[in-house]
Amino acid sequence: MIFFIYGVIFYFSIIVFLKINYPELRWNWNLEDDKKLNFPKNFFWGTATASHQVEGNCTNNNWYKWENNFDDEGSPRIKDNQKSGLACDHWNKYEEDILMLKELGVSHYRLSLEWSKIEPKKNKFDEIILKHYSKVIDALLKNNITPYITLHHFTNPIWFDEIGSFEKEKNIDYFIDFCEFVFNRFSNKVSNWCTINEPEVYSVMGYFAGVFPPGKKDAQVAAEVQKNLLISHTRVYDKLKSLSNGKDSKIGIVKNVMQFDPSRRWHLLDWLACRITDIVYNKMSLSYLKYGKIKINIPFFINLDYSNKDAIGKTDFFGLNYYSHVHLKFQFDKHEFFINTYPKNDIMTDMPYTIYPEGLYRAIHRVKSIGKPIIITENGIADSKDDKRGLFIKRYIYAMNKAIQEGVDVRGYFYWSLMDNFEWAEGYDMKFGLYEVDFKTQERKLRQGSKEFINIINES
Ligand code: GCO
Repeated sequence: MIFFIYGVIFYFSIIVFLKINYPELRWNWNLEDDKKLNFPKNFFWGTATASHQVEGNCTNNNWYKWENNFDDEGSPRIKDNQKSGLACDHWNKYEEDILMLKELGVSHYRLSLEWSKIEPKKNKFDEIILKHYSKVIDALLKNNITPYITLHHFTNPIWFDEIGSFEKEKNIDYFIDFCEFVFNRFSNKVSNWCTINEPEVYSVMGYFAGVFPPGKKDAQVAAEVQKNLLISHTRVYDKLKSLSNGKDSKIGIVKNVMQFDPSRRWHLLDWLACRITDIVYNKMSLSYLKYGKIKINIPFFINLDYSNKDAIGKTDFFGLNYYSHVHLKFQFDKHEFFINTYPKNDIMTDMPYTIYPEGLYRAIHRVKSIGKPIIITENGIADSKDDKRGLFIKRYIYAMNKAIQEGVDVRGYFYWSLMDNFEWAEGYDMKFGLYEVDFKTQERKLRQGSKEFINIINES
């Protein structure tokens, strides 16, 4: 009996410790909503897109293959068998789209270069495509819009996929060659470069959840792919810094941060599920950038021990993508040891995310420990009815501003996304755009809720 009582006391002491040290921050919005925003003088505003999601005619990459692929049961990989196809035809309509940036009043635009178009075959670079990107960059600069270029945003050329892409560390060389080539071409006009977009999303979705290409489900491989993407980041950083214009360029990684909070705060196994998920999703990259170390040992699951002191601090900024947090509930099922749950009182968006601005504030405070300027490289809401977008924008920007007022060095904010686009496995159903796109006519229309963004920009 006495052991039982000690056991109970011990259990609850741990729970109390966790509850105090890892609070799930919640603000009383009645008190916060009317507070004033206050931005530093050089703070900048922008919007973000990625090539495969907006350009159209991306027919030579892993996603194109995936969109035309079926799983073992014969179901399409993308919801309702949608294809990216012509997407927003941003390829041809970029000038019109730049006018939308002007209408919003933003000064920055984050876009990605489509590797599979630029280098359709190994070591063969397409001059016509390069000329196109050169024109896009010139048009942005002419309109006083500063480009932030992402070098890798989920898509690989098919030839790179066929040799095993980032599953093999030696393949990183090919990616470095591509980065060197485009940097040499454009670094006289572009000074801001994002290396890899969301290594954790690429690896977890593609190699663990199996819902992004190549659709594998192997935790160990997923962890190794993530490690290789982190190594790629450091190697791209070193390479570009060694080239002319390198020292004057800002080169940074982009990482998605998501909190995993326990569904039942009294349940130790929910805490454990959160801890494990956080290690793979967040801690791995943060520890790599901060200490040059990746050490994960989750029995029967992942075993990784990598260290490279040279990686420490190698990023000129930390690109933070933030959307929401999730609640995890442990279950006894070795294939799926937790499920996601959503707090009843939270406002749900069209994606399986709730509106949780406090999470952006928490994420900023977490990543400041890397010791680099932070840029919010993505933040946005899928909201087809457009009845929550205004609130989302107001509250998330408020949360970011609160961290800034407390002294955290956040330099800029990119809204995801300029316009509705191809949302990967969800196809075109998720409406993240400040502009609504009619995919039949390619007409763009400013959404009502986006005016909140314009107002904030005007007043900042
Ligand atoms: C990602 C990407 C974007 C998404 C956006 C909305 O996070 O998956 O960077 O391409 O479209 O995050 O989900």
